[in-house]
Amino acid sequence: MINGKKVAFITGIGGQDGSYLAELLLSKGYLVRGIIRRASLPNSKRIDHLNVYSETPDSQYYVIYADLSDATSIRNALEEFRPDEIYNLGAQSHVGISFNNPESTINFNLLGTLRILEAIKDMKLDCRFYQASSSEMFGTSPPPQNEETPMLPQSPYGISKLGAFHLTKLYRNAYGIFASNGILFNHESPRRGWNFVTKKITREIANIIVGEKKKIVLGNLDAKRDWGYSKEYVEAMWRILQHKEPDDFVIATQETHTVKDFLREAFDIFGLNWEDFVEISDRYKRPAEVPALLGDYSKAKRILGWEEKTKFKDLVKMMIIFDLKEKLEQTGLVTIDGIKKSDDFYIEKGMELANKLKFKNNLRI
Ligand code: NDP
Ligand code: GDR
Repeated sequence: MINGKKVAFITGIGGQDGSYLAELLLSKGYLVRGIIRRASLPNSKRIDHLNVYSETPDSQYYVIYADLSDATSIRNALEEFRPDEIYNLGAQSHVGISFNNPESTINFNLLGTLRILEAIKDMKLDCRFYQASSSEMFGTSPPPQNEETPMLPQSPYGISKLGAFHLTKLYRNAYGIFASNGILFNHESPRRGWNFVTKKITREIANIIVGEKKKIVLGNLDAKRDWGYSKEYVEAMWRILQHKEPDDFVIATQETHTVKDFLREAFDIFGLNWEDFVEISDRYKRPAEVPALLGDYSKAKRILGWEEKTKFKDLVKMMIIFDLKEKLEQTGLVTIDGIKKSDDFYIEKGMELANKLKFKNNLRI
């Protein structure tokens, strides 16, 4: 606490969830601190709008350089911030890439968590700890999955998250640390990283509509995922740490869709047939796959009062509109004139271009 205000520390603050969580906590009056790691180009695009340069102990928000693979940097950050709440969101979060980079994935995701928990223990920090656990831990366990479902991970990523999940429980039980897991199912947003399947599809559709691309190259289209909206999921993270005791909670939408469903829903917005634009490549298939995820979040609903609001259809539309708007403005097909345009305006513009595309390519209508 500083001047009666809680201090929150977020690892992975520059990521999709970290950026929404920082906004949420700032709106609640927290002092927010975060770490970003060194990169050769700026990796703070999602949080640049928070834009606070002063780094005094009582400033509302600031970030410093540290890395989950560097225990000294983590301890220094904790020493400097003395947080009341820690949200460990930093990770190598791409499942497919974890097969290419298994060691660094385990290092950041599993050992990184251990480094924080060890520091909390040694420094006797009086704080609450949130671990970003994942539905990937369930692996091949059939849906629906809840807190009691056996964990059978299918990737180095899933294994790293399962190890961190158990460490979190162990440090809670063995050392009495307030440490909780949020077992979050897939959640997306316009801020999603470009190489996750939803964002890849919505960005590529925008490219196709303006004529810059002809095809989207994808891997397994039959996988089923329970897709929610990131901005709502960070609210669940906060609620998990406000609960009177540490515990583990599944956060999901209780609905599942295939990658094909996502494609159909997205292309349908413009009256296009997804099959005309998708190519399959082994390059994007994984050596092992998680076939179907569908989260049963009744525990979180009952105990935390959390519920998802954004449905699949709305999520797809939100992501499409964001990418299309950006593309239309970038290409000058829509002029930036300071006048706010409605979502329908961008959809109509997209339809217009899609119709031309159909005509040009003689596609099925
Ligand atoms: P992102 O990939 O968008 O963000 C991850 C963040 O972690 C990035 O800011 C990244 O930095 C940072 N990071 C990576 N490695 C390190 C490191 N060695 N040291 C410090 N920071 C590091 O993920 P999301 O925001 O989507 O997810 C947040 C967390 O929740 C992750 O732990 C993820 O595994 C987990 N999760 C996500 C789900 C989802 O569907 N989104 C579902 C379940 C769990 P940089 O920008 O430099 O790469
Ligand atoms: P996932 O998300 O692996 O579930 O992990 P991703 O969007 O990467 O994949 C979802 C499904 O789509 C299939 N797929 C493709 N995936 C990608 N990335 N690129 C493709 O071209 C492609 N084609 C098909 C995948 O095989 C998979 O079945 C996400 C991450 O946010 C994790 O950090 C998080 O823990 C889990 O969700 C829950």
